[in-house]
Amino acid sequence: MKVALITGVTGQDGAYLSEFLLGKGYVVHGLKRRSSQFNTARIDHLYQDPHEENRNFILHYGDMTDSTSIIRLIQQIKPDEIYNLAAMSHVQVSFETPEYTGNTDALGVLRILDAVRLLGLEQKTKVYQASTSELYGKVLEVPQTEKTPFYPRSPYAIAKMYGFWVTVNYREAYDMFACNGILFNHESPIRGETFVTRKITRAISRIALGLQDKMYLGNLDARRDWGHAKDYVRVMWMILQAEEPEDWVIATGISTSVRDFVIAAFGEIGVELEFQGKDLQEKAFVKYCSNPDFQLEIGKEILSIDPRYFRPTEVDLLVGDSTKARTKLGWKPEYNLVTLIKEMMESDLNLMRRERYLNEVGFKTLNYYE
Ligand code: NDP
Ligand code: GDR
Repeated sequence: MKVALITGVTGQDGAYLSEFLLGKGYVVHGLKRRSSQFNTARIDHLYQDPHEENRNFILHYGDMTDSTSIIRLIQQIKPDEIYNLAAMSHVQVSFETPEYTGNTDALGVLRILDAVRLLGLEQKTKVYQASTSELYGKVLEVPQTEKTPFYPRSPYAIAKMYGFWVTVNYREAYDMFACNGILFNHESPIRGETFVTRKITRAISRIALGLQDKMYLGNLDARRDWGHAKDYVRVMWMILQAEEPEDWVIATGISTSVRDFVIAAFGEIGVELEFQGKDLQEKAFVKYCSNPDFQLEIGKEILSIDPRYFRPTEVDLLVGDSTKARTKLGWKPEYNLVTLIKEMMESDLNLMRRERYLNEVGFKTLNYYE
């Protein structure tokens, strides 16, 4: 049985990757950080009682900023594969916490790689590094491939650029099987609530059910290449099963604006919008609603722009060319944007119906829509 260590196991990708590797018969160890409240909601369905014998899903405390915890864990587990997914992953928040982001997202990668080297596991342990399309930042080439130059535009992307190159360097210097997956945006019903897709599907559900009046967004013109996280964790595994350690772009090849994502997500529940105004004055109103149960009367204002969601430096256009992964690894996505949005809307509508019911019977529920 193969043994894997996943850092960032409590995140979106960590949860899907855990499910995927358990399905393949792996023993999965997950590194989770200490939090004052349970932070395991995404993996609770996989939880196994620590008092049971022969567990195949085991969680350990650790932190990407703490070398000792990483070295001890790798020494104890001696994994065949490490998937380094842990990161301060929010681009906008990285402008507020640049030093911590560098410590976790840049030096954290070094800590993993150097622990493998220090423990003499270079020939045993393969390492997957969660690199990102944010490396491309300012548009130098469209679409972006493995050969497109990097021009990172945030403390997050700059930290990830260190992570990218230190992974390449350890591969070349110490003959390690260490690879970067340069993954473009991938989303799902368990996407963090403050990333734009989930913010939108959650807000639409809340507005439709009368839990929230309207939503505020930032740059509606930004374009992203959005895929489904399930397709993307599968390729993480494929990357570590390849003949040679290499770096891979993973993308759908289709780019959509934030505005068009809003339109498509509303369309999924039978609502048409009308946009008026420009730039910071832009607003969206309900033009048509096919479902009389929703709180969406014609003319209702449901979207305004809030400058606080604009970034000091923006990444305008991402669209990836994953020809290399499609031809050499045989990867191709099973989802498209329509099926992704459908799944996210269904899930958030269900969650918000539950929230509305709890409100109705007197329980106050979380009201953030940052
Ligand atoms: P999430 O934000 O959902 O998950 C991040 C994970 O990292 C969480 O488990 C989080 O723990 C953990 N983490 C954060 N800081 C630390 C730390 N100091 N020590 C230990 N664990 C920590 O991200 P995703 O699942 O979406 O992304 C996974 C990885 O892929 C990230 O590295 C991200 O930067 C990268 N990436 C993501 C893309 C995407 O579109 N989703 C695209 C390209 C790259 P906690 O739950 O406690 O917060
Ligand atoms: P991104 O994802 O920065 O691409 O990073 P996010 O969903 O945060 O932003 C995408 C685009 O939407 C614009 N936008 C808004 N974004 C947020 N979060 N909130 C808003 O209200 C809003 N309005 C407009 C943004 O300006 C941006 O252009 C994600 C993360 O998962 C990274 O970890 C990962 O590396 C990259 O994807 C690939």
